[in-house]
Amino acid sequence: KKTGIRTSLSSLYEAISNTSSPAVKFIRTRVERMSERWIQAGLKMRQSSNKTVSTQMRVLLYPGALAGNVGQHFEAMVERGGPLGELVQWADLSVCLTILGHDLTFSTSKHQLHSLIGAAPGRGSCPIQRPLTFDLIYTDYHGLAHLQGAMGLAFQHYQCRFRILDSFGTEPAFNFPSYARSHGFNTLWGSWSLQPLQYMTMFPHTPDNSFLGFVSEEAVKKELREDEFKPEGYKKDKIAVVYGKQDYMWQGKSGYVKVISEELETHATVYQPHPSTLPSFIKNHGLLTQEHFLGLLRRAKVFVGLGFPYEGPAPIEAIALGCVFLQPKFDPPHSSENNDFYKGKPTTRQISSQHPYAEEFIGKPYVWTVNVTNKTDIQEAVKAILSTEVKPFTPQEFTCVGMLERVHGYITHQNFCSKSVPTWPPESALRMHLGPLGQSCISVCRRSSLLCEPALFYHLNTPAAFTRLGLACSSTVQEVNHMFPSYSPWGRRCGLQQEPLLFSCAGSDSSHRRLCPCRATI
Ligand code: U2F
Repeated sequence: KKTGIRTSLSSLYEAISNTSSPAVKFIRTRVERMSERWIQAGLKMRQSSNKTVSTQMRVLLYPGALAGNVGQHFEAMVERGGPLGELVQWADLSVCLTILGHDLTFSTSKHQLHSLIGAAPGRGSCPIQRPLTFDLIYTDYHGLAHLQGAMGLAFQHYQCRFRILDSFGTEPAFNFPSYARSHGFNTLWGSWSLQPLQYMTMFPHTPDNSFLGFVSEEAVKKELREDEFKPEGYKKDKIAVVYGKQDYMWQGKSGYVKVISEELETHATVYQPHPSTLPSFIKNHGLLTQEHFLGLLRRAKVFVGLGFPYEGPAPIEAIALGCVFLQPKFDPPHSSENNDFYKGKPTTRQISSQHPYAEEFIGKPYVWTVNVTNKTDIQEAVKAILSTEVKPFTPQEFTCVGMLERVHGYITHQNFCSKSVPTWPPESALRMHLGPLGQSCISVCRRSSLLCEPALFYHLNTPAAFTRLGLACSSTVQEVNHMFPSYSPWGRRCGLQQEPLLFSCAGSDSSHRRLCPCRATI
């Protein structure tokens, strides 16, 4: 069945009608608040492109973090300062798919999951597997385990239809079980043998995964009311808002916050069931609804990162509302090797600040990354921020149109059930680069203002690719190695990849020069 852009969200409201769950209530409130802007963006997309008609997908959304025991804990924390970033993403994904015309089922119940996709009771202990009625299932790491329990043997057969919302990302070396076990990449979360592009991240962390993202608040307003929108109209008070919804995030940061409060009236939105442990000069509002939180950011000049939470949506919203984001630099960087939060996460990423995306892709004058143990550095940053006028800014990828285009692209072109070599992006997009020793393809491509594209690895995993790069191989091996294809100058050894699941943009070592499939960023 063919489908096109929808201009009503009524089918989505029916799908997310369970308002006894605080998490679903958060999702619903966000959808309602942003609905008009999404609809306008859909109309804009329909006008500007003739490619918005597509095959209608039957989609199941199953946020596993909201189901079962884990779900009870998550739900209990929604109104007490627990993580909301994942809910922001589930809300935006469900609107996006609805606007694109797909047919959605939303569930946060393990029990319901069984009736939706489970095997039917058969004779004795032999259940009968029914054909899966969904073309796509969006879930998360928790949900994967639930799906496995419900589907039994059919799990493997249908796993090419899964999409995993995975905030921090999963690198290929962690995803392939035997390799992960024998090479020290075994973690709590990885080893599901999915195609790495089936993992969808909150920020463009590693191009080995698909960047799903979310929509930043004010950007959508801008799209809706182009004529009325006046960045100068944002009246900024001399106030700072501290990013930290729970007490523990403030530990050891009082010196840093004090320096800021000497220049700016300092506000917070900390959930506080007990008498306050916050410094007396802080104006705490308690945890706010998202609408009121954004209202506070609209008035603020600076949004102050304390170091945690890592890589959340709030700094992007703050910058979109005209704030400057001031955040701690991490030296040495935080990673799964030295940090409890990242320990066990299937990534080797080195986190150089609270929000590396904001640091690297947005930067000054919107983002200041400082050594917060050095009082002078903080003072100088605050002084510079106060003397600079900064306009609201939203990267295109965090607008409604940006997200609609991206998700439409994925749905139309990503087919992990096909056994043939991927044809999207086309081979003509390939820009082949040979990296220096010790550099991953992520950085090799980025240095040329390009992006590593794992779907193009197939085209350079051939002896001819080495010849084209002017490399004369004295020997060529084929190996299961996430650095391959690559070239080792010692003995002029050329290495081809034997296991397609291990094609990896991430990964570097001092003895390999990697062959990198780069492409332009759009
Ligand atoms: C991130 O999760 P968080 O939920 O802690 O991320 P934040 O950036 O703090 O904010 C999420 C949303 O909460 C909203 C705000 C953001 O859109 O508008 N909000 C609110 O409604 N009321 C308030 O008083 C303050 C904020 C990340 F997203 C997760 O993936 C991680 O698990 C977590 C830990 O690193 O960090």
